[in-house]
Amino acid sequence: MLADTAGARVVWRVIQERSKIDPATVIGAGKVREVAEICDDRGATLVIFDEELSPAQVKNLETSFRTKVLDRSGLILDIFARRARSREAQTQVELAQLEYLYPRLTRQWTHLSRQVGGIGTRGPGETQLEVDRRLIRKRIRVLKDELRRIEQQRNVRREGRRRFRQVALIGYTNAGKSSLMNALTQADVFVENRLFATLDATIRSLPLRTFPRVLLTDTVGFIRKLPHHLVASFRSTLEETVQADLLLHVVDMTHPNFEDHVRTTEALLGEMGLERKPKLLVFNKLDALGNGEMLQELPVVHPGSVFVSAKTGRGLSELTDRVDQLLRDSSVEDVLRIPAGQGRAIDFVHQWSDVLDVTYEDNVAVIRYRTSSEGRSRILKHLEKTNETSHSHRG
Ligand SMILES: Nc1nc2c(ncn2[C@@H]2O[C@H](COP(=O)(O)OP(=O)(O)OP(=O)(O)O)[C@@H](O)[C@H]2O)c(=O)[nH]1
Ligand SMILES: [Mg+2]
Repeated sequence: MLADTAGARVVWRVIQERSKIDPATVIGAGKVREVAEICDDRGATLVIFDEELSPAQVKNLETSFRTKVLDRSGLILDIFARRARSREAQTQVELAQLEYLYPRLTRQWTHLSRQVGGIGTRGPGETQLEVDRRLIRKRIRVLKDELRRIEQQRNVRREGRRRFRQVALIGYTNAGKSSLMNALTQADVFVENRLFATLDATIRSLPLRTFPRVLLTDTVGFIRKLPHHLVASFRSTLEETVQADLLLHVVDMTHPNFEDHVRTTEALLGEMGLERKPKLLVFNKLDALGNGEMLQELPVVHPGSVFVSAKTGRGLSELTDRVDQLLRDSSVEDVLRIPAGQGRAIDFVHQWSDVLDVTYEDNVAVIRYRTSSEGRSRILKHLEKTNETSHSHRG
């Protein structure tokens, strides 16, 4: 799928099981010869490894195969580079590419450096290499500055969204997150049966029974062995996920390895410190499920999960009901008494919560409201500052 997404046509596939990798070539010497022959026979112009390779390993393999060699990280970076549309995504990808390239530059330039340099002098190639490295370091600094700027603007917008309940679609790439986003909110997010169709976060409002203003976020998908440069670069995009009250973990249950996908996604969530966030497992592509047995087993293995088809709409109303319920479970209801003259404070409560009802006793507004724990602490802090309120707690 990665190769196809990057536009490569796969002509052959080789697997080797080894208890220990060969430090020089990853695969064994016999396998190296076998692959070299296959490349000749098939006219292959590229060999892709499903592992991260060191610069030296790439060099050795390219010499033996007489083709270009790309590792999994390089391939994923390539795809991201093709997919990046927004200024932010392009900046993030370029940064990740340069950080990936930097340690590999030596290899690319050594064949150009002529052996003219003696002791104490420098060959022209080496000088060229240093110039290039310096240029790359400079570019990396520029890109990092630019990302910081973009991130500041993003933080302002993100802060403005905090008053809404937020739900994020997450999961393995190609699980159908964007399709679900489109089905639930009539958004028009790009969908494709290839990997990493989505790089930028999209946010749409999802009206629910109890919550008229929930924000639903669709963002970049996860994958096994995601290059760490990309994880670092895309952290700010994934921040939308960090802020969410609830994560909808979307799974393509028709994929033969979907259980692996679930584990990979959970591991990556763990790395982001999100393992304790409220989550709902959403098994998607119900319409394409051939095997009816799975529908008996999955609810037992994963209790509380929901089954949907973004394509046909089946199960979507049950999904939104569950989301509504889970958001209600994580809400707090409380009662506040605020002197009727304090219009500003009363406005603040309206902004940061759903006000359920307001009654007046003498000159005091008695406000019953429901909000997230974040909203509640904001409100209480605000009122503390105003400091003229008596507030009774109802849990
Ligand atoms: N049969 C079927 N196909 C679906 C369903 N939902 C999504 N798909 C297909 O699955 C593929 C991936 O869908 P996307 O919505 O792009 O998946 P995604 O999770 O957003 O993928 P990335 O953005 O690449 O991470 C597309 O070809 C969709 O048409 C479904 O319910 N049933
Ligand atoms: Mg998508």
